[in-house]
Amino acid sequence: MVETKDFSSKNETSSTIILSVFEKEGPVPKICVPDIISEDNRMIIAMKSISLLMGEQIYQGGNFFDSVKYFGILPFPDLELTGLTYFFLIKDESARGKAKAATISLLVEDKRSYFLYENTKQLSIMLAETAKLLAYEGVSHEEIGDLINSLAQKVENYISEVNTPIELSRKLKVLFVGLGNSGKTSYLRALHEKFSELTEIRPTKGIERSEINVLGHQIMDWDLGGQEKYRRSYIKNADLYLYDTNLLFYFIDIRDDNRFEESFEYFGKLIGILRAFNQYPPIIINFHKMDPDISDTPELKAKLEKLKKKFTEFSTGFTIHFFNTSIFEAYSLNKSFSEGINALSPNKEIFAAQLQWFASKLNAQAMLLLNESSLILSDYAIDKDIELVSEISAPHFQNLFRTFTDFKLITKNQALWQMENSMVLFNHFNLDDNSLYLLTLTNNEENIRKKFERHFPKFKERIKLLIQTYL
Ligand SMILES: Nc1nc2c(ncn2[C@@H]2O[C@H](COP(=O)(O)OP(=O)(O)OP(=O)(O)O)[C@@H](O)[C@H]2O)c(=O)[nH]1
Ligand SMILES: [Mg+2]
Repeated sequence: MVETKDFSSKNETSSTIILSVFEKEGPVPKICVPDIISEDNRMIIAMKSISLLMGEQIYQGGNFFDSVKYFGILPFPDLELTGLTYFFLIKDESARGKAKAATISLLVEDKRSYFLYENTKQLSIMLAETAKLLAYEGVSHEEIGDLINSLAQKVENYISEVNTPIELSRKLKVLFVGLGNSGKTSYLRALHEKFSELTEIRPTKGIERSEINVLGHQIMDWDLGGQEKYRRSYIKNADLYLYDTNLLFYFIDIRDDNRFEESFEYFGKLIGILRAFNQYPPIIINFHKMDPDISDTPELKAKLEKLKKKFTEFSTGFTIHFFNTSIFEAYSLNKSFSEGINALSPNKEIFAAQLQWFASKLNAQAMLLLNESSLILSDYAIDKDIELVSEISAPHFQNLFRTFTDFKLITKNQALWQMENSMVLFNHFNLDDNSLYLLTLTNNEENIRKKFERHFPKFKERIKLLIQTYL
């Protein structure tokens, strides 16, 4: 029987907290505050949340103790609940690996899940602080009860302080900003492969909005024309244009040294406004027009270092990433855009852990999960070089795969490329309505196909939940 809470008479978000621990007999829901979810449903939550951690590779052996701390937002559609879950380990000398896997889930009604996304950071801190106290060996049953009750109280207090509107789906606002002529519109057109529109680009008049879909989530791209008259208007009417930005791409034309100062000034103003709003979206800085034929001189390197330093100085409190991009290098566009989207995902780390687990089963050097438009949803690699090789080559393998599939030369959703000392196994699969691709790079691993078949169902099962709440 599925029992759900009745919130209809209330306007406010209500939350429930469940602590689950992996005991000898399996996942056990230890305590639920307030006590309003049925035993059966608690069990579902315990099983689903803990099973994501149960890749032996992820936590066995004790020495993983401090590295196992993941957050994720998980859907429980049958229960009409969504949970922010913290995965951690509780010390226990008698357990396998000297630790027991555990999760704390903060559950809200599905239609209130927006609250979790909007407040992930603050809520995560509360969960992590409680988990830290629970992680010691031999915490008594009473103490556990007190800790979870006090967490529930903290969360309720927080909820009453913040006002989060009900939104059925999270609408993400992504800004593309920079001086006029820095290449924002070209970047977007090239990224979305609108090549025919690349040659007729004019300066953007005001704002051009377009919508894209990533794994069923709507993302609104705001291309903010960068001529001076428009910039003034964005700053003046910041609450219209800059408020509630989820992600910001900032462009700087790397060849236009004369306008660096002007660009810093604009960037500084934008950052100042976001701070005043108390909003700290992730920022991706694209050093743009870094075309492949520009030689990688020491002068250029010095110039980039100087720019990075300057941008970093400006951005205290923000998470900021740098990329070199050019419309003539598809990989560079895809990489910076993917990192931006990844930065939005509450499930980024737990996703990477799943890929790492699968890679360990296949003895793989790298694994990449791509969507239909070559967006890198998650990746794992043993080192930086391998990461680069797999990321640069992935869209090419994807193209080859599609071409051969179109001509019916591939019929099994799988292709294997053999190179000198390495192999690439490429797989296509569907998960709900999403068409996904998995690239696996290995040394000449024997029976790679068999191994893949053996572990793939479990991998698929695990990411199925995570994908639904990817953004
Ligand atoms: N060499 C080179 N030129 C580029 C690149 N990206 C854009 N451009 C050129 O830069 C000029 C300006 O590009 P836009 O995309 O219009 O720049 P924008 O930032 O949208 O400009 P506004 O709309 O006025 O803010 C165009 O002539 C583009 O062809 C690039 O990666 N390399
Ligand atoms: Mg433009």
